[in-house]
Order: sequence, then C-alpha cells, then structure tokens
Amino acid sequence: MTQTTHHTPDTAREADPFPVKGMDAVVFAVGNAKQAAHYYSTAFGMRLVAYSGPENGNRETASYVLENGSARFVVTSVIKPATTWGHFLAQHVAEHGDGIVDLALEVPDARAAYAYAIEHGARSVAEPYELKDEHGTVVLAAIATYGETRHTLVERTGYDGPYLPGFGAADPIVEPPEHRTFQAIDHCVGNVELGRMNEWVGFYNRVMGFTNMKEFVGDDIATEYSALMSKVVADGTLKVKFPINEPAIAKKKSQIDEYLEFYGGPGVQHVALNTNDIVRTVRTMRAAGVEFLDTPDSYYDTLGDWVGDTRVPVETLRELKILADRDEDGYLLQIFTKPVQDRPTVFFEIIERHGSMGFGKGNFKALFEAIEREQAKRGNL
Ligand code: TYF
Ligand code: FE
Repeated sequence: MTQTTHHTPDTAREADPFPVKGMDAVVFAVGNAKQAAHYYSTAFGMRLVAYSGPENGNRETASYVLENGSARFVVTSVIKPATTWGHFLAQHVAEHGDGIVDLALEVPDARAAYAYAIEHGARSVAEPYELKDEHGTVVLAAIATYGETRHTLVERTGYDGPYLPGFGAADPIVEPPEHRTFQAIDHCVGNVELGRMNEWVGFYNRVMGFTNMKEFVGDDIATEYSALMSKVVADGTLKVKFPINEPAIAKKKSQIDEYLEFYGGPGVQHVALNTNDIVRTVRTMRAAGVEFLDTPDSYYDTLGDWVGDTRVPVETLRELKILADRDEDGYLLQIFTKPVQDRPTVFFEIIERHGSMGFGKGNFKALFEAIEREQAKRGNL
C-alpha cells in the first residue's frame, strides 16, 4: 500500500508567503469624527455599526466604524491626547488634514504575517499584541508603508464582536438607502515622491509577496497628458490591489505634486469602491450632495464608437458623467469624486466591473484633463 502524504497546506503556504483575506478597514484620522461619520452615512450610504469613545471608557479618541458590504471605514478623532496613538493622530491631522492613517489588512495569522514582513525589510510600527473583551480576542501588528501610513495586520478569527475588543455596537445614524451604494473596497492608491514609485512597488513585492498587475502608466502616457506614473501591486488572489503613483514632469504641475504639497508628503490618494449599480449609486450620492469630477460632452460623443455595449445607455452615462472603459477581459464603469475635504488631497472612486480587472486606462486622458480643470480653479497652472 502506498503512503498518502498531505502536501496541500505546505504548498499553499509556499505559493502564497503572505496570505491575506482582504482589506480589513480603511482608517481615517479626521478633525471631527462625529461629523465625518455623519457624512459617510448620509452622503455615501454607509451604516454605523460600532463606536468607541468616552461612553465606553475611551477618553482619548472617538472612533466610528461604518460598513457597506465588506467595505469598512473607521473615522477617528482625538478628544484629549494621552498616549502615543493620540498624539500621533493629533499631529497627523495638524500636518496632513483629514487623511488615511491605516490600510488595515485582514490576515489568517497576524504573527506570521508580521514576522514575514519584518524579515523582508518592513519597518515595525507595532509588534504583535492582543486585544480581548467578552467577544473574544483579536491579534494585531503593524508595519509602516509610504509617508506616515501603516498597514495593521488583523487576525480576527477568535472574535465575534462588532469591530475590535473595546468597541461597542452602534445603531445607524440614518436609515441607509434601500439599495446598497457599494459593497467592497476595490483598490487603495498611494502617492509617493518623484522617482520613488519603483521602490514602493519593490517594497510590496518583497515584504508582502504582492505581484505587479499588467496595467501601468509609463513615461509615454505621463509626458503626454497625465503627469504621473503608476504601477499596481496586488496579492495573489487580487483581493487587495494597491496602485502606486509618482509625479511626472510634464507641461503642467502634476496632480501628484499638488497632493504631496497639500498633504505634506506621501499618503493615500484615493479609495475605489465596488458597486453593482453605478447609475443608481451616483444618482443617490449626487442627490446627497457628493461632488463628482465633470466630463465634457465630447467624451460621450465618441464613447459608443469604441466601448461597445455597457448595458447602460450612453445618454445615462453622459447625464451622470460616468466613464466607461473596455479591455480584452470585459468592461468597467467608473467615476471620481472631487476631494472630500478642503485640501485637494483624498478622493474616492466608484467602480462597477464587468470582467475587466483594469483601472480605466482608456479614461486616463479624460480623467486627467478633468483633474487639471479642477487644479486650474484652485489657481494651480
Ligand atoms: O487607480 C487608478 O489607477 C485609476 C486611475 O490620479 C487613476 O483610478 C490614477 C491616478 C489618479 C486618478 C485615477
Ligand atoms: Fe482608481
């Protein structure tokens, strides 16, 4: 009789040295989390699910956890700094304005993920630690990425509470819209300094075993109209996708330089959110007062000639200023908000994918021209 050996767990580990389950949360440091939570509820259609603040014994910060499908945002502000974390948040808001401090990843084993990352050159922000309450235990650790941004590695298999130990369940601030505006985080984009894109791509290759996706913006497109270069890294299952942008020298001041100037360094530029009904979502968000980038009518005059059938009439796309793109795998529909704070920094993308795993390369010209029109309004020529 032959002996059976079970290679599956080992080979799986070999194939993916840094397994991730997906995005755990996008954590924002803001000046006023109470109002930010209201905005993401009323304007983005998210649902408040958990809260931590003075009412449950946390006198340092107020944190509101908002969800939409698997997408989770945490908005945090400082009430009275007491620990390193509180001081860090206060300094972050003072220096960068409202922004993203943490792209947290859910992992099956936080200690193993942290050990792998450190072994491969990541800078430690927090060694593995446990948080516990009556709902169970969560293991966390954190590593640094570009700017003052971090990746917390979250292992939550031993926990069944609303977010993290210490948080209490919370009721929605308003009745969420009857259709779900979006249900997942598609990708999170970082802006880094001129000439450093490849370093950060290398960082994700080495530290997380992420691989490069085929879509990128190189010199050719950069000098012609985009003033940026971009490459995308992703985990093996494509659940976590991180495009990295750097400025390029072009005729006009790069939108990436504008971000770096007003954010005060590298950081998260935009978060893209998956929807399965972009038309309805954009109508809902526009009705709630969310501002989107404008697209000229000329874009729609020729769109039908090349994009083919997107199941949405071109006239509807034109009315709502939704962009469309197609590649060999399928098509996508996308739209970009204007920056969501006074600084021209962080914004959002809403994306509906039908096969295409791209990022809207066919729209880069129209999109970057729209961004440049906004830059010009800000006196940035
Ligand atoms: O994530 C992306 O690559 C697309 C395209 O400033 C893009 O959303 C790239 C840079 C940018 C805005 C959008
Ligand atoms: Fe994007």
